[in-house]
Amino acid sequence: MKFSELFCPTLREVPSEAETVSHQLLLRAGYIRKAGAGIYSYLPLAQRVLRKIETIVREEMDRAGGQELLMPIIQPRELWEQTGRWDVYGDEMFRLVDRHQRHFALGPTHEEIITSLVDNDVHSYRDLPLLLYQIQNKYRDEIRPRFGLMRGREFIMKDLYSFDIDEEGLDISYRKMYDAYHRIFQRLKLQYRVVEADSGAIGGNESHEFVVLADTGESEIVYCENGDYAANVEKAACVYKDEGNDEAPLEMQKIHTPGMRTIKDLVEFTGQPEQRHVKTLTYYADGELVAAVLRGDRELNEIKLKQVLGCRELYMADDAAVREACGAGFGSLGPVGLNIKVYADLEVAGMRNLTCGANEDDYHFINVNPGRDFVPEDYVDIRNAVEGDLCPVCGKPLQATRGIEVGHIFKLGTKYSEAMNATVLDQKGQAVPLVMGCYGIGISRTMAASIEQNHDENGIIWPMPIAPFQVIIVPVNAKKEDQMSTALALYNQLQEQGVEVLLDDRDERAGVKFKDADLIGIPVRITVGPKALQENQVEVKKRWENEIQHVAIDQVVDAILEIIHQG
Ligand code: 9G3
Repeated sequence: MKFSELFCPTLREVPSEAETVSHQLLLRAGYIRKAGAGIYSYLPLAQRVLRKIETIVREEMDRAGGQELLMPIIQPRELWEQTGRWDVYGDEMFRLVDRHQRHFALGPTHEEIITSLVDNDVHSYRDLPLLLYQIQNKYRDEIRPRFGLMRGREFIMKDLYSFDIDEEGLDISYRKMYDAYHRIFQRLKLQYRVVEADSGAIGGNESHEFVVLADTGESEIVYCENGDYAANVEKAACVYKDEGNDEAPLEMQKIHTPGMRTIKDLVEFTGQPEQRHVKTLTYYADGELVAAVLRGDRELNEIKLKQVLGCRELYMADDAAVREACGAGFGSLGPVGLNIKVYADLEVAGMRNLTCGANEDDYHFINVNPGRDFVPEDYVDIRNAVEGDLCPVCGKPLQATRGIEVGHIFKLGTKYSEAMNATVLDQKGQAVPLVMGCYGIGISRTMAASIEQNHDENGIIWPMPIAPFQVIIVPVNAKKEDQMSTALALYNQLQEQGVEVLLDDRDERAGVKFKDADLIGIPVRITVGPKALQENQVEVKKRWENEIQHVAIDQVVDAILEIIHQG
């Protein structure tokens, strides 16, 4: 491809709305353009990268026994009603109505469609296992589309669904996908971690996330240096070790705290750090009002709370209901004398002389001691993990880091097949529900995540396997006959060897061409200049190194092939 013919509109200025490196570079380097909030066109360079990522994903899905198909983006409402999910996903679903007033969703995911498809056409255990996948646009009306391709409203996903006759079959399918995902992210040259994740929301009982390490990522994970445990902070089990708190319990007192509603207010007012306060949050659990109590500096984990309570529905109580039931508003609640069930986080048991609301507006208690001043229903694990928490496996302090979720695999079990009555006949001739798994990779997000990991101040540095072009040839002066003919000869020779080459034939200053080559991130640059040509040489530079190599013209093709094979 000649640069002069390439549609690659680079920008000098970074649009101010781009907050992350990948968003900035994708715009600046002419890879994407915004069509609307969270909706982007992929320009030719981006499309080439996406194709390469998709090819790697396809190869590994096929190798693991997957078969590619393509399902509709437009999905009938009736299928989503069978699983009850038409109502669960309110505004996040793009909905449309046809001329006959029939309702549809733009597919946010395809569990419903594929379960119905397999149910209709698969009848026997002999037809299983079945691993079906597609690579396709998905639609989710995010409240805050952000970070360019990282959280778009239209994005490309690979989604695979496994169908087995029983749990043992599912375990095997899951393992195949788990291994395939490792191969994929290794081939993509990403630095990533696999973490245990929660499958709560979608249903099912085992789940792993593949997280690309990046400070800008939205996923927070904890891991043990030993390598024996890694989980996202929502899933991670918080173990509490009772180390014995020998602080002497003081006499509980009620204090006047006018207008103090938040832990921050109280920290300032009492001079006591957050860790000596507890907060009391109220929820409706299947209609019953309950209180969750945890240390002032902790985050409640609603998924854990839901599991602990064993309830189907959990939502936050409103101020009016709480006031009526408890006699005080949100900012003045506490576990002492509270007339609803109290569930305290594990570590609350070890706190002494803590501060909490007095269940009376504008009053708090100080020197409250669990066990003496209140006894909860139970002490339970209901908070998010943080750095320094103890590894549930070996007891060492956990490390925390951030990342971008690029893959997620779930064991679904029979949640969808039961809801949709999707059964097959087993060995005994009995109809049993299909046992399912689902496995996603965010293709467009993976492109962005790769840039977050592979860039410098001059632009993108693509890993060889997903670079839009492997090599760029830059004649220093395109008007000089000898430079251009050497460049063209190399261009042809490399193409004959199957190398993807960009020839910068533009009549621009060398500096401009180097800047663009760096910005768009081509891994190898060959510079054809006057000095080197006198000695029958060209310059070879790797995008990720500073040194320039001088290579004899008749050895360049081999040298380039060598670099490509290494990468
Ligand atoms: C929806 C909407 C948003 C959603 C979903 C449904 C997330 C939804 C979870 C998944 C799970 C797996 C297949 C590939 C692997 C991941 N957001 N999820 O189900 F209607 Cl609006 O998508 N799906």
